[in-house]
Formats: sequence, C-alpha cells, structure tokens
Amino acid sequence: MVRRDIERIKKLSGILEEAGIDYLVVLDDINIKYLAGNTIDYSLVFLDVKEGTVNGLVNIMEAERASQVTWLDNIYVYLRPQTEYDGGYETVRGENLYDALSKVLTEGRVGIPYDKVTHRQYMQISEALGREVVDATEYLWRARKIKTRFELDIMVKSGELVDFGIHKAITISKEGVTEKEIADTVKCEMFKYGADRVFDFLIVASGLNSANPHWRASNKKLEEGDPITFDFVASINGYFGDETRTVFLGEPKNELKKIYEIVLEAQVAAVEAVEPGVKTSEVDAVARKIIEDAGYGKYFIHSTGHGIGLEVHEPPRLSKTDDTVVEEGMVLTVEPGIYIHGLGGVRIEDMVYVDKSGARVLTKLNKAYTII
Ligand SMILES: [Mn+2]
Repeated sequence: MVRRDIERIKKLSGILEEAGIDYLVVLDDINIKYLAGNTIDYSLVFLDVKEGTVNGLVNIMEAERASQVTWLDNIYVYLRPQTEYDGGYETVRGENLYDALSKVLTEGRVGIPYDKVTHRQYMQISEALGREVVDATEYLWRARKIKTRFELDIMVKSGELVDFGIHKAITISKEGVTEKEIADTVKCEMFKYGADRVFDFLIVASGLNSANPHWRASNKKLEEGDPITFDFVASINGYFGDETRTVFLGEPKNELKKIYEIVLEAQVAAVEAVEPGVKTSEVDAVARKIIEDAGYGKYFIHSTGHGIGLEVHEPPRLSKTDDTVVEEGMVLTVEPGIYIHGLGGVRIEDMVYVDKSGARVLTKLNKAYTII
C-alpha cells in the first residue's frame, strides 16, 4: 500500500456528506487515481462517505497489483458466477461489474460523476442498483480544484520537469534542426528525468508556425530570425506540468520583439493579480487589457489560463466568462499570447500555486526576451 493522502479523502467526504451522498462511485482512470492513489484497470472504486473508506471492486487480474500500488482500504474481487478463485481477497459475484456493485451497495444514495461516465455506463449502473443515482461531477471538482499538500509536493516536481524539458529544448535548438527532432529528443529526455507521461504532441512552433497556438512539432527546420514557442506538457505521478516559453533564434523582426514585450508585461501582471478572493475573469481582464491597450486585442484569441492537476485542463478557466473565485490551494496556468498569421506569435506560460498571499510560481525558467 502506498502512502495515503488523508487530507483529500477527508475533504471529499465532507463535501459529499453535506450534499447528502452516501457513496461516490468512480469508473474512470483519473477519478480512480484521485480516490485510490493509482489507476486500476477494468475496476471501480467507491468512497464510503460515512466510514471515510475507499474501496475497490476490482478485476481478478488487478487485485494483487491494486494492493501494492493503491491506498484502498478494502479490495473486493469481482467474479462472474462460474469463475473459480483462490486469491485470498474477499469476492463479490455478479453477472457484470455493476451487478456485483449492487450487491455491495444495497442501500444509500449513490453519486457518480456524469462528466466521466458514458451514457451506457450510467444506464447500466442505475439499472443494476435499481434506484436513482445522482450527479457528483460538481462535488468531485470542488475537491479536485483545491490541491492538498500531498498534491502540491508532486506538482512542484511537475513544474521542475517541464522547466527541465524546455531548458533542454533551448539547448538543442539551432539552425537546420527540425521542430520534430527537438520534440522527440525532449520527450525521451523527460521520460529519463522521471516523467510518467509526456504529451503525444509537444508544441515546438517556429517561424510562421508560431502564429498557431496549438501547432504540433513538424518537419520544418529552424531558421535564422525565427521565434520558437515551446509549450510542453508532461506529468510526474499523474500530475501535469505545463509551461510555455518563446525564444528567438537570432535577431527577429522588430514587431516580434515588440509583441514579446507586450505579452511578457501581460503575463507578469496577470500572475501578480492572482490571489485568493479575485475572480478568474478579473485575472483574464488584467492580461487582456494590457494586450488590447497595445492594439493587439484581436490577436489574443484564447483565455488567459486554466486549472491543472490530474488533467491538463481543469476548472476553473481564467477567461472572460468564468467568475470562479480564486482560492488558496488552486494550481493555475497563466498564459497570454499574441498570434499574427504571416508574422508569428508569442506565448509565455507559467504554472502557479495559490497560497495565502498570492501566486507562487512553480515553473521557474527565465522569461526575459531571449535570443539564442
Ligand atoms: Mn496551458
């Protein structure tokens, strides 16, 4: 059994108790990891709110592994009626996983996160339980939005991981090297460093490609004068780091340098604006105003940032339309950008942790205008 994040279980149990939910059932990898500390295949995990226990109804192949890599309090092995078993774990038999669940949860109000189950799974669970289930999406997000100390310790390392990745990318960037060669090398290096996942499509966007916020590393070779935007996403122990830097390979066009300084000013101001009590839309407005006042408003075509954790893009959004109040414990990205087709683009992104007094930046690479 791995070390357990008790703070997380207590917090979530408190939220669910207040909502009148007795059992939270999760089936997706991410929420299984959130509740049990690790993923388990072909299985489900349920939180007994009153007892504060996390329990697994697990596939026969996964029981032993689950006992080693999760912090589950109880492991029940789900078996089909005919299957023979002598593995040492308590068993629950059923025609399928949900039928077996109905034999464990014979009463009580059951919540499932509707945003993470298919319609078919929802139908199967409600039918098997023979009673109404309720949507727990909001409750899970309310808990997941605020990182625990345990999660923060991991995310500090996620920040160091993407720092390492971008630093590596900058050191191997020179004329004639392709975007894809850089991305492939960095992927490999980040795995060696300790990443458990690296995004399939790392963004290495050079020259005119940098005007595309979500460019994917291509066979284009780096050329003198190119802006190069690196936006890397990778995780440590399931928690993502996300960071973007734009550097220049030799002296760029004047307007690119000007754009860089505007984006930097907007980014620094937005990071400074992050503190408990401010609305996420207000943080967005700080960055947007600086870019608009400089005359580039129509080229800032996305929101200023997002929550991050077990998923790259989590609530809240730092956007015009999201009025979430920033709270201590959130981890957010701050990433304004300007993109001009036919010229190029600039984005600067940091990942920040919100503590009592404001933003504590977890990604630490230099962001001053840099020619390499
Ligand atoms: Mn991001």
